[in-house]
Amino acid sequence: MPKYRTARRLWFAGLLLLAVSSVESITVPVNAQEQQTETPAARALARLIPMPASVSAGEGVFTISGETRIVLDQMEITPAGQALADVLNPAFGIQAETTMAPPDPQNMIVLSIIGGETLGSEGYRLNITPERVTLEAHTAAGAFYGVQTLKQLLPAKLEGASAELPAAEITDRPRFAYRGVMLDVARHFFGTADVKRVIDLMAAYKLNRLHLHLTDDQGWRIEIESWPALTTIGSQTEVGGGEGGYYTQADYREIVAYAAARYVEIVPEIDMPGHTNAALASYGELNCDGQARQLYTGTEVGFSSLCAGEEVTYDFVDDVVRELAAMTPGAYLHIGGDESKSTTDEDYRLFMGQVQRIVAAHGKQAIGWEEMAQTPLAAGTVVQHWFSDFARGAVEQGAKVILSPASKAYLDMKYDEATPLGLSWAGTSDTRDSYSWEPATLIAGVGESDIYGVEAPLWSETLETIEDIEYMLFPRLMGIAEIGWSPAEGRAWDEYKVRLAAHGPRLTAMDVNFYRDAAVAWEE
Ligand code: TNX
Repeated sequence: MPKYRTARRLWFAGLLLLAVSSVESITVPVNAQEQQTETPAARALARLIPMPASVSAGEGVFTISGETRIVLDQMEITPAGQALADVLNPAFGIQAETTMAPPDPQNMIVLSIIGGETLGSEGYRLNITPERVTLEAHTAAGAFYGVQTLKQLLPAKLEGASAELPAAEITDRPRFAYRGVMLDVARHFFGTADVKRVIDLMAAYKLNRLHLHLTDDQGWRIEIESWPALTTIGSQTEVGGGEGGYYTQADYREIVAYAAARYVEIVPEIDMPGHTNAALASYGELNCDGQARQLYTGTEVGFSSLCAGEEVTYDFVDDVVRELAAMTPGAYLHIGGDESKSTTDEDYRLFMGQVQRIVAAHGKQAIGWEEMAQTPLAAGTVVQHWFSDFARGAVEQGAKVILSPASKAYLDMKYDEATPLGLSWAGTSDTRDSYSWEPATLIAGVGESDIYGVEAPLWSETLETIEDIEYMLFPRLMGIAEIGWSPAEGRAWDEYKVRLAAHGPRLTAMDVNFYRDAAVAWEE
């Protein structure tokens, strides 16, 4: 496909740059035909993360100043326009206006929704010339992603009366539909402000799903009105014995709305039938012996199970799923299903079958951890790979797969032995490791068309603050974002690490507490 050709050239240009990067003041061959003296703007064009599907450099720059106008041709793209104005307004005092753009716009950034389907539901086309910037997409989401690209083309810090964007034509769309992050708010609880911060940071790299691991042995974190003790009792602690916490339904709806304005869909997880000690401590009747368990603050797994043979268990699941479905606009509810070591195989099978029926009855589709692929899957159920090759069984049943290989994509793994936070049961995983894998060849029998997307889970046994979260996510999450978004062709660590180095000042400007991996020559 010709549109990938320029992207391939850019990868190659990056390699060339690497080869000459020890020389001061270099010429960057941004385009194979046209050699261009490196300006900061041209340089930014060669440093985008995730790399767009197609980039070609033009001539000159577009200069943004206080006179530049941001014009939106429809109300619908307000979130994209707002995201751009949020960056440009503090420096230049300009706001987005919704109005018809003139036929020959000058000194304008024009965002518009166009008909057709060549760009897909999340793609965009960005044309930057010295006269104007036009950003076109078929959807508001596509326009939002185009704005994320535009932001990376600006200087990391806006200073002075103007800023330059490099002339360019970028046509872009994602490789995978599902590009996720998972935050475990059960082992340690994180409040709505922390969750919003994660949403802001992930959206900047075009990630579009936030999977919230809402329940586990150590805590139940979402208010369920029909079972109030889940939170009055079950939320009251966390790993290490801290005070825990939970989201009220209003909090959760606020998170969902905040995410939606950034084109992030919330995927809530109720982990079942194992990882349920907090529920089992809240209600005695959920235990096969009728006895409520003690709250748990350790980090063992596999000791708890809902009682698959009792009717009350399914009344409980039905209530939880009904309330959760009512406050979740997205299509998916995650039902867990991992490490149910205290559930018999027969009970596990029975339980996962029943829960999938309940999820369908409330109009949603289920996602389950890979162990679930050993049981019959309902039509539309998605399986999340993390450790074994069960995903192949899912594909044989016609299911799509989300890839979260623990040794690469589990961002709770330590970068190296010296990392103060994190675990290492799947090995250590530095920035290079987490970038260096290819979805379509990860699991034999699971090919490109079987893959719904990729997700980076962040388990929180050792994480207590937003600074801890940022340190484990960054910079590795950017590499996962690129794996999920960019064409596979030409992807290579030696080229990527040069682009990543240029993002040091951008991460600093966003006040991200990132790990300065020594394999990257971070720019200041
Ligand atoms: C495995 S991965 C788990 C979690 C732990 C994680 C720690 C998975 C589906 N289950 O319960 O938190 O390892 O890395």
